[in-house]
Amino acid sequence: MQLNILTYPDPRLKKVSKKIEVFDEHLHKLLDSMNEVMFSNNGIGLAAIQVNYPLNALIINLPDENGEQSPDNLIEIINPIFIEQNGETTYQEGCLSVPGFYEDVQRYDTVTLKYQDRYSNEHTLEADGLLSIAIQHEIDHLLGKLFIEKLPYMKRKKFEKEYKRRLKEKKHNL
Ligand code: Y12
Ligand code: CO
Repeated sequence: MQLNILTYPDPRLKKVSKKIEVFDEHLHKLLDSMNEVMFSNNGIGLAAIQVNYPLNALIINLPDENGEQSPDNLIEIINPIFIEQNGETTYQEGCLSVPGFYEDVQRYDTVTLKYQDRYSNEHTLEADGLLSIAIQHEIDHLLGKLFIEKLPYMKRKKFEKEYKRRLKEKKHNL
């Protein structure tokens, strides 16, 4: 399955994703292809909406202590629901749909969620650190939200100006 990553300001990124009801071969192919496109673009997290599938599915593959990504560390999360969110933390986030831009974002420090895996089995996950941040970032995608929408007013304005300038420059160089 050939997937392309949607980038800001593509309006399709604003769609609210739908609950997955059917856990079939098509879903498995989508998750496998998401993993390929995430890995080949040096990503550590990707939501289905970012490849134009507005479905409640996301994948996360955090690097280990050597900075390597391993298939063993891949987490596939379907139909997540937060059941607890605590504390506060700030991390400099990036997103494959907002290439080349990183900014501090404030989020909950720890989260607990319920979700299903690709076979519809139910799980509960307590997350902290980078995993907690990645989960919150990706679940925002399912709600049609990008991390830039969490920036304070002046930082958002600065982002818009700089991003537009880079898009123009890119178009000019084509
Ligand atoms: C912490 C914060 C945010 C997340 C969400 C997942 N984010 C990513 O996977 C972002 C990856 C990314 C990769 C890029 O490409 C390269 O570095 C080659 C990139 O593009 C540029 O910097 C040009 C932007 C973002 C998880 C955990
Ligand atoms: Co993102």
